[in-house]
Amino acid sequence: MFRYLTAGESHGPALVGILDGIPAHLRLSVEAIDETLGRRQGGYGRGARMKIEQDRVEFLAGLRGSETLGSPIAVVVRNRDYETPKVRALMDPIAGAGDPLTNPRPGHADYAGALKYRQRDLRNVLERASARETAMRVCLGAICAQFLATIGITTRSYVTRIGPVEAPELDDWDQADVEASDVRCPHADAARAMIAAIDEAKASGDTLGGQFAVRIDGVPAGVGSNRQPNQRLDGILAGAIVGMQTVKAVEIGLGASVAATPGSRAHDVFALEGENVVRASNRAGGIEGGMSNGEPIVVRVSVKPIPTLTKALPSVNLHQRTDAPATVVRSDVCVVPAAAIVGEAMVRLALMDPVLEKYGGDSMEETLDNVRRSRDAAGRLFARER
Ligand code: EPS
Repeated sequence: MFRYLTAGESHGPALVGILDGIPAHLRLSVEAIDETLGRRQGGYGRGARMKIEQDRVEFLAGLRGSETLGSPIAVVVRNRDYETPKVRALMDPIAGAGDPLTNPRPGHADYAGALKYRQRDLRNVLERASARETAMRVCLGAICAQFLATIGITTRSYVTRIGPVEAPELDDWDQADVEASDVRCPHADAARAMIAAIDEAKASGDTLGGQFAVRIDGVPAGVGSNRQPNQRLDGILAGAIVGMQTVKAVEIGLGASVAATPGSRAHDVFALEGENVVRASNRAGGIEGGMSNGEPIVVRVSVKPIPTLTKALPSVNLHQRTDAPATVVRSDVCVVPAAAIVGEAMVRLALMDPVLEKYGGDSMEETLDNVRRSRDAAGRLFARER
């Protein structure tokens, strides 16, 4: 069984992660992990915090001589903000203290978390709810990316919408154009309009949500299962993505628009190209019956505007029982470009268990042998009829 855990408060000393189930003898590039961490920190619309942080992974366990041992992997990403005396005084695990935050932000975890954990200081809720934690998900996802790449599975994303600005729909795109864009949108005109929309939101004390698409190439047919509901690959991916802070909807393939599409235009017909079975379209988004079908897996994700507005929304002071504007803390205007990187990470993390269930293996040699055997067997399946 593959599993992972993260721990860490946004302004605490560090984020911590554990990955359990990565086979032995996977050679890891630490530079590639740090590079992915840096991609999450970018994006137009981030706040001042990203100028403070410089996310870097440190390995504590599971790696020797750059190769995984098969033991649990433990990693740390330190919070540089914690080095500030004011932050340390607030968040020190032993001596940390400060005036309570009392005015919950609508749309944030503040209120529900206060009631759930019986916290009179909203800081004790928001510290863990903060999207700072996604740095560790991206770190763990970047390790998984290196495992998945050995099987030929790659994941990439681009931003399709920021607030009112929608980019034209792309089936495929040049990732270099995405990396070159401040909003991770390969369509230059749309990217310019997105930046203008973020500037406008910032000037009026507002925030913007949006959408991004994730595309996974190279997933062999048969990952995931129709045996039980919790084994369906679409459910596993959707659950992981909605498990991200700020995500409110996820669509696979045609997504919500399938409801209005007749059956004659909703599916991907089969045809022959020589002896090969091919599909003329990918409306299913690479998943049929809860299993990968060998086509690219395409997921679209909708992200809400973050709930910390500098022009604060109406709220209440929970201690004094008076009307009061929501707490304003330093924050971002738009996190959609960063969320796209987190989305890639969540997809990678979510694929690990079903991929390892299909192929197994305690070492990379064993896993790759199993992948080869499985591919050969799939190629031979209908051979005797020809
Ligand atoms: C966040 C608020 C901001 C963001 C933070 C997420 O942090 P701060 O309150 O310290 O300025 O910068 O995101 C990150 C720190 C990060 O690494 O992405 C929130 O409330 O969710």
